[in-house]
Amino acid sequence: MAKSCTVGPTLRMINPDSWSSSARNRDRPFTVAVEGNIGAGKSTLLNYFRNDPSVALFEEPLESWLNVGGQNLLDLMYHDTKRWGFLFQSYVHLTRIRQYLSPCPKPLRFMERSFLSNRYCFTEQWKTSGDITDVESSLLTSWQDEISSSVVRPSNIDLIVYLRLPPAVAYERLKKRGRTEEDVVPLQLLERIHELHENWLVKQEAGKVIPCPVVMIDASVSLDELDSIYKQFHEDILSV
Ligand code: DCM
Ligand code: MG
Repeated sequence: MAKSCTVGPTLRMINPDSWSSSARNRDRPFTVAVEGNIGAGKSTLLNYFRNDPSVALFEEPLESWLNVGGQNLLDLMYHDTKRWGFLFQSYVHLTRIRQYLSPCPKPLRFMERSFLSNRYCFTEQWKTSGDITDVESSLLTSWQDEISSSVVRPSNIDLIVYLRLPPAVAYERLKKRGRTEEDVVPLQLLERIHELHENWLVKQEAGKVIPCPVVMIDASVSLDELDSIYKQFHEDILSV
């Protein structure tokens, strides 16, 4: 694992000092959390590593959110956030922890998002919009804290990859992808989610944990350019 990386306009490492040279020698897989707005291209990045024999991919457990006892919880949440927002975020957290605790057969683990973005970006968004009440938010925070201090610690994440792009580009991609549950998502929501990622990972707002270095990638470039950025990321950062 390289200690530093080529710093360029499309790929930048934030807080490289927190890089631990012994990260790859631990008795657990080296864990990369891929973070970014809805439509940022997280799946495209994961797909790049799909055939790498040393990488295990853990995509967001979206399928389980679409069928909770026969109900589509993502759809319910978008159509009536006040009623379902708290329940949705609780379930997202649960499924993520369940996924985190599942066995990883490879030395490198790529996770689509993490319990940290659940909290700092999504729960925070619905809390500030008033869709999740103060009581619901305190309850979520208190069990998230409990889990973070015992079962899945932030220090279990070794590297964050932040796919950064203008919210308007994310919005275009979301529309093109055409997931029916997201028909009602306005550009303003993506602007807010973007701002919350920036507050957490770039401005490094107080009280928001960043347990590891952050590699920031300009995800607004073409697919061909992304391919070469991911190649550089693979060679300069992930390779020993
Ligand atoms: N989502 C959410 N809260 C989270 C994680 C995801 O509301 N903590 C939503 C955003 C998307 C969908 O789930 O509509 C899947 O995310 P993506 O397409 O960005 O992977
Ligand atoms: Mg996804």
